[in-house]
Parts: sequence; structure tokens; C-alpha cells
Amino acid sequence: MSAVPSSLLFDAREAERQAALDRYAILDTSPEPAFDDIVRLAAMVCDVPAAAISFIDHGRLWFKARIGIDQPQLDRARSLCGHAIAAPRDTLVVEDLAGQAGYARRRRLAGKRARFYAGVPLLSPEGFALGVLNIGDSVPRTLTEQQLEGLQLLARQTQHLLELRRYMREQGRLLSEREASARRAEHARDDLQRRHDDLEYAATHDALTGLYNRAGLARLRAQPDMKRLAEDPYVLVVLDIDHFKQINDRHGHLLGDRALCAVADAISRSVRASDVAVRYGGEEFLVVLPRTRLDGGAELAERLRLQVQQLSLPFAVTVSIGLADGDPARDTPEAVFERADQALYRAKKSGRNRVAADDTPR
Ligand code: GH3
Ligand code: MG
Ligand code: MG
Repeated sequence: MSAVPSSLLFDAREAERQAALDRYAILDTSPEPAFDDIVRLAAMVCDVPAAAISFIDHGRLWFKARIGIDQPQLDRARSLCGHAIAAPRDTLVVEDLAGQAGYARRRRLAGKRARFYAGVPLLSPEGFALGVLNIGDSVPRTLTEQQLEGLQLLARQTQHLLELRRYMREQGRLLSEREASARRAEHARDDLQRRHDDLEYAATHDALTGLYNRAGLARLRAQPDMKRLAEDPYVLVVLDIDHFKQINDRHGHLLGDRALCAVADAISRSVRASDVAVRYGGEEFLVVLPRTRLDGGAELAERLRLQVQQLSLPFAVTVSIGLADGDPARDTPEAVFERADQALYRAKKSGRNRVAADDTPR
């Protein structure tokens, strides 16, 4: 088995390191007080003018927080931090750059005025060196043991901060995903409810006139407040357009439809909010008047008859109306309808365009 060239291994690890850094989504973000505080503390503890939290991103060194450093980023090849992460477990301390072999090159690397440098690598939980907490000075320095430990503790705090920051971001992302899916579910529920309402409306209303249809009447009768209303005496009005077949034959079906709508509108205008108007058949309508006596129902029916007669249509339209009163304690709805229908028959027979009230002895 041939050995893998070490530069390839390095490249593979470097790609993983870079990927680990990218997962923090911290590069090129705005300054954050918690990171600024750590940098200030590092400079105070070590008594130096310059300190930074630096991340090594491809070919550059980018500072999340810095004091005593002018540029927001540096060339990676020209920075000592780039070297500090080569040994992720170790703190790199150079007390005097001038005392080192190759000082001229290091001087270039660390900045023109730099003589002192110390950097603690910042590690991800998997052990990748993401960057460095580093300090520097323009004069040679020796850190006390306490200062070195302080710098390392601050590096550890920076790592905690990075993990916390990533966790918070992840939680924020999950939360907004959850909110988005809750919003989607709510929209879907509203949509379904709307479609259900539309279907329910279409099933219970007459498409031409907008009045209730038979199914709508049945549905209404099942409703609790209607049930309560239906415990009291009521009047049932049955209304039929006169010679409607002739209207259709003479003026066409479309004008016939217009007449139907005009009659339905006249009914809607004449009734109270608690009354229920239904298109019961082709040109037949029902009106239920809760808590009404026969004479009151007859007055409404007469008003309605006149209103239809006065409609402004290209031809005359009249209606015949029959009505009967019902007491839920004694009468079935079918029996009341039968009596109202009989009255309507009498209105038709005695010349149409009139109102006839039930007069059967009870
Ligand atoms: P009467 O005075 O005895 O009630 O006579 P009529 O012609 O009104 O009664 P008939 O029952 O003979 O005719 C009703 C007509 O209503 C027949 C049918 O074509 C028409 N019709 C039913 N539904 C509609 C509709 O939706 N639109 C139109 N234009 N006509 C309809
Ligand atoms: Mg009819
Ligand atoms: Mg008719």
C-alpha cells in the first residue's frame, strides 16, 4: 500500500477544519459585547496593549473582536496565529521576536512593531483549531504563570461562548422553522374551513336567488336556536308565482330567472331577521315566521303580494300566497304545510294575485 502524501492529509484535515469553522456562521458578523469583553480582559490580565479573537478562514485571519489592532483582517500567511493553530493543544508564546531565528521574517509576520506574541488556539468540540485568542506587544514580555493561565481560561470561555452562540442560533432556526410550519398548518386549516364553509353554503342555499334551499331549511331546523324558536307558535307562508310557465314561454328562461330573483329579493326585503325564507321549488317559496300569529302573517303576506306586483320588470309578475299557523305542541310541520298549501290552492282558484289564510276549523 503506498503512503498518502502528508500534504494531501493536511489538505483533507484543513477542509474539515474550515467546514467546522463555517458551521459557527460567525465570520464577517458584527462585533458582539461578550467577545469584546473577553479581549479586553485578556489585555488587562496580561497587561498588553493588543489582543484579539481571531478566526482562520481560508487565506485570511479575521478578527471577531480586537483592541490595539487596526485592520479588521490579515493575510493568513503573514500572521503568527496561522502558525499558532499548527499545534492546536499548545499555547504559542514568543517572548521576544527579535531573539528568534528568522526575526526579520517573523517581524513581518507579526506586524512591524510586534516584539511579543502569545496565542491560545480556540478549539471546536471535535478538536479543530478554529482560531486563536491572541495578545501582542511592541516590547518583549514574559507572562507570569497566572497570566498564562488567565489567558488559557479566557480561551476556554471563548470556546464556551462559541458553543452557546451556535446553540442559540440553532434553537432560533428551529423555532422559526416550527413557527413557519405552525403558520402553514394554520393557513391550511383556514383554507379547509373556508372550503368547508363554501361547500356548506352551496349545499344549503339556492344558487340563483341566494335564499335557503330545502336542505338549508332542514339544516336550520336542526340548529339549537331554531329549535328554541320552533317551540313557539309560528306562521308558514307558501308563495307561488302566477303563470310562471307563460312568463318563461313568452319572455325566455333568462328573463324568467330575473323574475325569480326579483321575487326572492322582495321576500328578503319584507321579512324580519328571525324569519326564514326558502326557495322551495322552481317558482315556489316558503317563509317561516317564528312567534307570529295568523293575522300578523296575513299582513306580511299582503305587503309582499303588493311589493311583487309593483316590481319594475318588463312584464307583470304576481304571486298567490297561502298561509297557516302552527303550534309545535299540537301540529306537525307537515300538517301546517298541508294547510298552507290548501290555502294557496284556494288563492289560485279564486283568481290568483291574492292572499288566502287557512280557515279549516280546529
Ligand atoms: P300557476 O299560476 O298555476 O302556478 O302556473 P305556473 O305556470 O306558474 O305553474 P307551473 O307549475 O305550470 O309552471 C312552473 C314553471 O316554472 C315551469 C318551469 O319551467 C318553471 N321553472 C322552474 N324552475 C325554474 C327556473 O329556475 N328558472 C326559470 N326560468 N323557470 C323555472
Ligand atoms: Mg308552482
Ligand atoms: Mg306558479
